[in-house]
Amino acid sequence: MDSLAAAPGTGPATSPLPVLRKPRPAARFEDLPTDRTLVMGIVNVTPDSFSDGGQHGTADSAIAAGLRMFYAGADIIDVGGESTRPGAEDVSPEEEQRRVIPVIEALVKAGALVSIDTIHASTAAAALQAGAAIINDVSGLTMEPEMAELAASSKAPYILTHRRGDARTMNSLAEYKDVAAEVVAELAGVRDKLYAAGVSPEQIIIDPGLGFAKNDAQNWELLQNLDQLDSLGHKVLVGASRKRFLGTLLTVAGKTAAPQERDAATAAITAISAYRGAWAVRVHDVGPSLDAVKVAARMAAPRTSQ
Ligand code: PMM
Repeated sequence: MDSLAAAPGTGPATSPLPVLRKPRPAARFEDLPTDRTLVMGIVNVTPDSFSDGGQHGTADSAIAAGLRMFYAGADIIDVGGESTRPGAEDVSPEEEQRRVIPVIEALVKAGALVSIDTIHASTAAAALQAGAAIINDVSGLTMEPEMAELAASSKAPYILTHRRGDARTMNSLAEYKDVAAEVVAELAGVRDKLYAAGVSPEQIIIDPGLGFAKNDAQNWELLQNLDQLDSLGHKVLVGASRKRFLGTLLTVAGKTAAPQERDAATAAITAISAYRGAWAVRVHDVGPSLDAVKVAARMAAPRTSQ
């Protein structure tokens, strides 16, 4: 499925911005389906994102992309205004908010459930004010302790992503003896800080942070051991979409597959993660992952024939 194809009633595929449907009532986290893995569509409002080539650098193109994902069936739209790729330039919270707030407002107005992908507590707070429902802190609480206070006071679901260091240092910190065990232990440590700040267990969603201070082999090992993350007792989100380790896997004649050539492999990871009971996957191309989730749910269903 081409996630950039216009949904019915949203205008021709070539139109830069689908026609906004009537505003819908605000979507609620509590109303998300619980009988299958959820699909979170990614909207990076950045001129320099590695994974979508900075396609959504303007508010209009980001809103259009988010609406297409929403109308195609994405359960959550994750909006971010700062590239997290290793070596990326820092973006000030003011600039980040200038990028993401209009996008969040438009998507919320259309009825989408929105998460804010940020490492800045002030941006997370502004996003919640604009109607976002979920905080996606890719720093794993390593940047701003105020994030924990915001999660506690807002009671918003909080995605706790494993990461070491920051965009500049993370590649040099990918040293583990047992990556799954160490990621679980480090997440448990941060989780305790969240508890101490007053965040409740039901609010916390755990993410192994694929590509964040992990090399290719470590990413695969984490995926092979997703059940170890389950042992923490929280919902688990998997974010493999278009990441470098997929490009390496798909190398042909010495040429690493480009980010946009990694969507079929991403959908395969979705199928496997869903079959293993992940709460959600975070992806750029939502259509194939929605199908993969259906396949996994059907495969996991009890046998009905003799
Ligand atoms: N990866 C990226 C950004 N945000 N958030 C979560 N929770 N998990 C991830 O794995 C994650 C994230 C980096 O890549 P992008 O360019 O695809 O946004």
